[in-house]
Amino acid sequence: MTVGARDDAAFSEFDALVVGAGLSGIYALHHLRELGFTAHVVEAGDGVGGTWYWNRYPGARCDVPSMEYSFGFSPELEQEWDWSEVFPAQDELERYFNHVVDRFDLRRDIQLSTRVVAATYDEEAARWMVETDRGDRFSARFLVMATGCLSAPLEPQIPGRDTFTGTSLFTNAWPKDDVDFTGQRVGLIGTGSSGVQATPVIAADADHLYVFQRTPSYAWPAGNRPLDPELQRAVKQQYRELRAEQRRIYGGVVGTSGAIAVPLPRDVKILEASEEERRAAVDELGWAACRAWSDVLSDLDANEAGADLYREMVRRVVVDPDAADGLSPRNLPLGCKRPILHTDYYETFNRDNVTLVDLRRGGIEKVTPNGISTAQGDFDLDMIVYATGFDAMTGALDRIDIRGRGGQRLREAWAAGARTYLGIQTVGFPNFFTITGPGSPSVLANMVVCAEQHVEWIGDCLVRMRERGHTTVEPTLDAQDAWVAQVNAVAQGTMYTAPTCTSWYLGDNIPGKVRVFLPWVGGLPAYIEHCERVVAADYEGFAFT
Ligand code: N01
Repeated sequence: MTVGARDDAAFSEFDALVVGAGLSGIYALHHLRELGFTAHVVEAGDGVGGTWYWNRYPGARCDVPSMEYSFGFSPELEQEWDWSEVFPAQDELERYFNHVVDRFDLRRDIQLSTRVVAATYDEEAARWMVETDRGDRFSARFLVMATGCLSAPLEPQIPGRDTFTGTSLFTNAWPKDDVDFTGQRVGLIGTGSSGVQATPVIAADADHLYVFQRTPSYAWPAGNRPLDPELQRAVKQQYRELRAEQRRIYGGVVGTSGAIAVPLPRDVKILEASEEERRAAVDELGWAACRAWSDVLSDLDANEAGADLYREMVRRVVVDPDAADGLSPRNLPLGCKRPILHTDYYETFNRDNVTLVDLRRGGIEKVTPNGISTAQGDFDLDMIVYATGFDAMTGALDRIDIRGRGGQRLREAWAAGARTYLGIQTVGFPNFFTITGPGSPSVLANMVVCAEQHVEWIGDCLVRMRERGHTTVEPTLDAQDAWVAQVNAVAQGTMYTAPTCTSWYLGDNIPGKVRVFLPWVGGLPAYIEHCERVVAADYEGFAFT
């Protein structure tokens, strides 16, 4: 095989080409190698880690506890790595993934600073022909897309964005060098997870921080703290049980290390509780009170009653009534967007150097050379931080020119919403695999557990093909249609698909993107059971040639 060949005629050949060196791609490389396949990883970034490489903004931290947001495939790795905090920060995760890459000698098969731009299925050869922005050409039997669910940045179409003479920064492509906010007037656009995490940290140094908020968030204190070494030792002794348990739990998080920030509801309905009982719940449970009821995530009236308790908490913490009102979500179901975990977000609005710009009272009109101009007035700024999110789940795939059988483009096959079987494969795209793809639990569960399960499923499938002398694997149309129907059915009646819900899960944040709920909401155990049942039934729903 020739790697990185520039000769037009030469294709470097591998059994599998893996796109992306985030946690999915790292494990895919290791696992496929262990199974005896040749594999090569192509990664756009200058380093490994995916999300944890790009999103190095101040305050970036995972919302899954460190001892669970870690690989379970190697007991030795589990024992030798020590975590410092309950919820790991970006830099610690980036170090961890680099450690994994070096420990398993993976770096020699990872090609950095290279973006895959096109992948075409050659039906005659039954191989994927892949091209990169550096002119590399690869030929692989299997194409494994480890491109991530939240990796295609959304650059907001705000007029005048390029005219700003100060510094523009994006949370999802943050510079490696430290950014100094000291003495700076900073404007932050966006109050999803990234903006909410960055706000307190930027406010600590900035001369003044203006938070431009279009939609208020539901956000819970993370309760992050140093990880107790005794607790860490105890968890390490039970890691095998923990890993097994993760796959038996809806979101793949056991909470063994004491990190359950948003507890499961009690068996009491808020609609059957008196006003006094509801307020008493706020006194007792604080931010958790709004979700502490069995009906809040299934009944819209109950949900609104829960949201009321949330707004009560905002008023209790944010001193300025005007800011508290601005920070209070309305007409947005609790549980429709991804819950945000933060440290001191609301408390930050009690600082003198922080101003909430509630865009519901007048939106952004344009960015000017001096700052941001809104219907409420102009804001002079030295820096603008865009925390505006991603084209989720399908964006990274859409940005590559992927063509399957008959030259069909993936983005056209998915124009009316992504269609997959198990979130792993798509009709018309043989030997093409999506790790944590649309139609799988992915963003609704612990991403490491999901990625490991997918990689292992794909590995088993490839081994079966090798043993039986198969060339291709692809789902049947019937199986795919049935799976898509099931994915839609389980999402119905949840807050994720409520008529008033707008979210990136539904593609609402991308102009022109069709509104379809993309992940499997039926939980990890049910999903894994489906995958295992398919295998036990001799890969039911998949056609092999
Ligand atoms: O992106 P988002 P994110 N003018 O899409 C606003 C994961 N994650 O990067 O809601 C003004 O949630 C937009 O407003 P609106 C996690 O899964 C996890 O923060 O569309 N505002 C919104 O407020 C998360 O859910 C962590 O009205 C504009 C914000 O920008 C996912 O990544 C940390 C605008 C975008 O929020 C995405 O989070 C970080 C405009 N033109 C991320 N365009 C952890 O904690 C957009 N907005 C683990």
